[in-house]
Amino acid sequence: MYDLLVTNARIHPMETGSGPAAAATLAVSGGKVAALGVPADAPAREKLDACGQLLLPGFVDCHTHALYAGDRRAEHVLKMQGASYADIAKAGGGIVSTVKAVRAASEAQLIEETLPRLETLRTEGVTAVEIKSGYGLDLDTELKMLRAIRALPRHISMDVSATFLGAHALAPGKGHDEYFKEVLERMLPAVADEKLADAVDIFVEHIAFTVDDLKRLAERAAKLGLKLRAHTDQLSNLGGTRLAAELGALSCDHLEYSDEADVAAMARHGTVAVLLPGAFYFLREKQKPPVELLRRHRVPMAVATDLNPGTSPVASLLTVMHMAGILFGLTPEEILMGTTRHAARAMGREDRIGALTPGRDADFCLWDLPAPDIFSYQLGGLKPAARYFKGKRT
Ligand code: DI6
Ligand code: FE
Repeated sequence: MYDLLVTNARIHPMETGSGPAAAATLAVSGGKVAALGVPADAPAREKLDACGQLLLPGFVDCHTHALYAGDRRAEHVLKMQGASYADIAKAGGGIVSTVKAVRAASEAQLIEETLPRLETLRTEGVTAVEIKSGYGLDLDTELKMLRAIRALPRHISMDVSATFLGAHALAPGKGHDEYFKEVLERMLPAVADEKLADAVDIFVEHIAFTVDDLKRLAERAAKLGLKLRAHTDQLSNLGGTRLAAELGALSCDHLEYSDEADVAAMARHGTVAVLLPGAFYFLREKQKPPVELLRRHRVPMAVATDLNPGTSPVASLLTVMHMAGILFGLTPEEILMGTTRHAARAMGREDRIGALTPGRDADFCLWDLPAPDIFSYQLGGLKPAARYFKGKRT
């Protein structure tokens, strides 16, 4: 006896690709996918006739900085007048201005400001999200952010994974060595101790941290059982992608300035390339990530919002999916894999989410749409007809 049996659906499990529809029925037990393609008259406590609608895994937004306070409208005006992201950061704006707002906010306030952003993602069919810290840049505030991230699933039916990004920017008033030592020796052990993060991340960039920092962080993180992710090659190529891949990173993210050696390293080490067209768009970048090389080397590509107040105030994965096609030339198939299966892998959760195969969480949406390639075509106005999270309609 299944808990739920969905019948008459066009199911794309996204295990290997988007089409054609693999089955018409999906059975759920204990919040997990129990089986696909069982007879429509199999016994179940609840049945749902999907009336021929599309059934896709819930979308996974595998890279966000969605927990923050305030906004950065003022610097956006400067940026529109020609200031670069690096100029703004050097002038004490950028990440550091959000740091001030986050330090001043309580944990409850951070949750309250973040929930509407997640709610927007939720209504678009997102069932899992990764959220990074990195707007605290001191022990207490980094812990406050991570505790708030850990608390979010109590308020919204969404899978939330937490990433410690203490190495996001230099803390105001502190030198590089002093601050990075604090990240390694004080913050990282405290985060691991309280089990506040699933992974660690670092912004490898001339305005942030070095490849040597990446190496030291990766070594410490591995000892503490934390997975590694890295922001690399967003504004310049410092060699971070190659090194992060060699160090076993789950993903390298941004990659606008990556070259073939970087891509080959990702391929060798099974690192996911996370592409972030929202930041590319909002920064009016010209340099695109090397999609053709990623394809040729068969590096799995994920697509995420990078939702953050400075470079991607875009609380819409569907919009970013559309951008991935128009701006980066990803195919409909790549975009769908990039927001399901490959996104789950970038988060280190591919055994649990991102595809609808027996044993994985029953996170899925029904869409009253003709075919899954519609997400690359139509911009705006797309909403799931029904959304299930761990087998429950939400
Ligand atoms: N790269 C980004 O695009 C975000 N963080 C990073 O390392 C920007 C975060 C911000 O500007 O608030
Ligand atoms: Fe980011």
